[in-house]
Amino acid sequence: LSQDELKRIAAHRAVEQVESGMVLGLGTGSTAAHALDRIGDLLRGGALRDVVGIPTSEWAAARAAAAGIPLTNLNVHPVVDLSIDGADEVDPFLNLVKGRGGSLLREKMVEGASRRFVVIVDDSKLNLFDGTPGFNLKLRTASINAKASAFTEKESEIEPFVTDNKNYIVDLFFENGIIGDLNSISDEILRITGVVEHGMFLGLATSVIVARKDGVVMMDN
Ligand code: DER
Repeated sequence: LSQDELKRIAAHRAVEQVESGMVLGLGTGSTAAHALDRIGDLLRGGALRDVVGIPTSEWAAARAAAAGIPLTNLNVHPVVDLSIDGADEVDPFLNLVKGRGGSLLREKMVEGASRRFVVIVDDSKLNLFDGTPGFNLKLRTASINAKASAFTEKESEIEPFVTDNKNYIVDLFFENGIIGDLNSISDEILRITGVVEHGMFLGLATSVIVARKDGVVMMDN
């Protein structure tokens, strides 16, 4: 099974939890893409009805529209029934690092407003916050013993990456991956002037569906 097939398997398993009439949070990324496409197929086939989705990025809005999922927003639906999205890293407590796609702010807004948030990953994402890039924030690195490097547009390597909300993204590298208590790091980061949000999703995931070559594993809180 290729990595993309594993992503599809995890995504389709999550979509089994979608019921007609739901307000959905629509994730961003290559794993979430399979979920959006699957929801569209079920709507077209009549197995699902009256579903609306709140996209977590301009990319998700376009992908969902192409799949035929009616779009809405948090002003109309401040509470979301179910969000489905990928992640870059997952720890055993279902804490996540997200944001490699640059959509972490809208993702956290939508997923933070969701009754249930189901994360879909292939098993390459299971690691202990090993310090690989994924923390997206502007910060004075001295305060939390880490190095920050500007997250640049892929092709240019010079132009800073600008998000859908016109913010910059900065990757944070922690020395040998040890970063201490996640909640206190989160508080410290969010207190820094200029920081809009960071890519640690702590205590937000309801469950994580992990697709592995030998089968699918559900991680629940
Ligand atoms: O940017 C994001 O948060 C994405 O959800 C990312 O974490 C997962 O993207 P992938 O499914 O393409 O690996």
